Amino acid sequence: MKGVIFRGLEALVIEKCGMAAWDDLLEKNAPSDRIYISAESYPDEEIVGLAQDVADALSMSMPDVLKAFGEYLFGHLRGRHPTIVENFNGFADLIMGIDKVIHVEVAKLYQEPNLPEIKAELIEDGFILMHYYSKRQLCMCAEGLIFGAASHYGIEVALNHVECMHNGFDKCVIEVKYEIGNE
Ligand code: MNH
Ligand code: ZN
Repeated sequence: MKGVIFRGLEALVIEKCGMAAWDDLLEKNAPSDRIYISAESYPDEEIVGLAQDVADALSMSMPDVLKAFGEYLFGHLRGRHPTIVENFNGFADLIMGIDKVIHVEVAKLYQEPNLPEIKAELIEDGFILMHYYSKRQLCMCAEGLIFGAASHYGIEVALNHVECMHNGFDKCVIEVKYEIGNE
């Protein structure tokens, strides 16, 4: 996982729990003197360990932590790559462009990124069907990112995770119902 994602988690933890809390988490889950550099890659286990400890500290479930993190992460990524996000005409346009535009741009900027496969299908205005596949199984992070995108555009969204890799399916299927006319 790229450092930019760890930096997002770091910013969230420092904002909500303070610097000392982050230092403790880091000490427990990463080699000493670890500093996350956005463009570099770090072991996936490290972010899983950090997120698990956040979950324990806040008595939250791991899926809830990943979702909250994903929601925060959208703003973090937008701050870091404003021109990528500005390309889109509203929420639906952005969601439809995750795989073929956003992550394609990401792959130009970062060496060997580990990106999920996301297929978004516009069923009708207000309803997108998303297919998610990644061996990292961070579908709850994807849910959070979708909520983050909705709040960026100031619209309501409702998700229904109808199939999930965590329940033995070979990919996740997420129904995305969103407010139209206000994009
Ligand atoms: Mn995107 C990783 C989904 C928007 C840049 N992205 C991930 C992951 C998910 C994901 C899930 C975690 C890896 C995995 O599952 O295997 N991303 C989304 C969704 C949206 C999204 C659902 C919108 C909604 N992503 C964006 C935007 C940017 C971006 C906007 C930047 C402008 N994403 C990234 C980067 C990574 C990533 C960078 C990290 C790749 C890596 O660690 O190698
Ligand atoms: Zn899932």
